[in-house]
Amino acid sequence: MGSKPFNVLLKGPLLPQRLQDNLDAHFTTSRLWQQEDQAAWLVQHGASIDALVTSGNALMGANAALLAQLPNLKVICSNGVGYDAIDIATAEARGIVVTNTPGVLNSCVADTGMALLLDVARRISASDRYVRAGDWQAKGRYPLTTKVGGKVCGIVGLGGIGKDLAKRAQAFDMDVHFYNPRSRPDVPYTRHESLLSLAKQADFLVLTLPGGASTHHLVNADVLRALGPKGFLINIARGSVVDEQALIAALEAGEIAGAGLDVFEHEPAVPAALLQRDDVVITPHLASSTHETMAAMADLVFENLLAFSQGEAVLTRVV
Ligand code: 8YV
Repeated sequence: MGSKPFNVLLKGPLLPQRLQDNLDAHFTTSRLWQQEDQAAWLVQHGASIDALVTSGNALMGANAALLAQLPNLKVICSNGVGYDAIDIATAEARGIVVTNTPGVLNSCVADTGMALLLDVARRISASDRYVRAGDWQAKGRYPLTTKVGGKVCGIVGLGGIGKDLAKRAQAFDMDVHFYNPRSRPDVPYTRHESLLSLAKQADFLVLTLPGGASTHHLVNADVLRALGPKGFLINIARGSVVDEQALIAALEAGEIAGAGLDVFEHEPAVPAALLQRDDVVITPHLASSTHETMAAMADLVFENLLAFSQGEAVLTRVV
């Protein structure tokens, strides 16, 4: 290890270059993914690591096996708001501080949710393919699509992202309803006591809740049936929140009208059954991936680690 006092392990190549450059400039850094034999490297150097920088992406995170290899770890700084890929219970038990990046990504994630909603309702991607395939000339007018204005936008999980989504839905003349375990007296939207009740009422069910064990497969066959044959599912949360097989079955049976999906159960794998459908819009977990938001997230990760390394309070602490 080098001479700078704080040893930082970078988990994977998905970390923004701007963050990697900042970390290199201020700390002694190691890149786990660049080690030829990661297990051997961890055995040799794991005990010297003070900080782990990772992301909320399922391929990154920080699981129990990795944490066990870092016995003197003091802080985990994650590039993302969701921390379901991090073993929070172990971190808490060992007194390891965990930080994430809430707030700075809300507007871009909400934009993506609205884009998926508009796209699947108005068939923007599907009709783009129609034109490119020469079908406009060969087959004539594209089939009619679904109006968004006046419809119920049902938001599941009304945190920062959900609230930004609600503002956008209102701007599109939608009626906003929501389901959130805690009441939200600060918002003017209609609250439902259960997810089933919201799904029944919603024309578009938009998922903005956290992933993890407590929300695993929350959207199941019953919820999809409640959403109904004119209802659309939009997922900008985590793939784990939706029972993907139940979603495919519901689409194939015409039990729901379509889906806009940025996240999947086994990323980067997307089931072939979804890829073939024009009533499904698919993006590759890109909701926060703009130059501006990734820079803001990268800086927040760095500021958290810098504060911790200087003995100051971190800015956005999970535990
Ligand atoms: C990813 C996200 O973490 O913030 C989250 O929870 O899902 C995303 O922002 C981001 O793409 C970093 O890889």
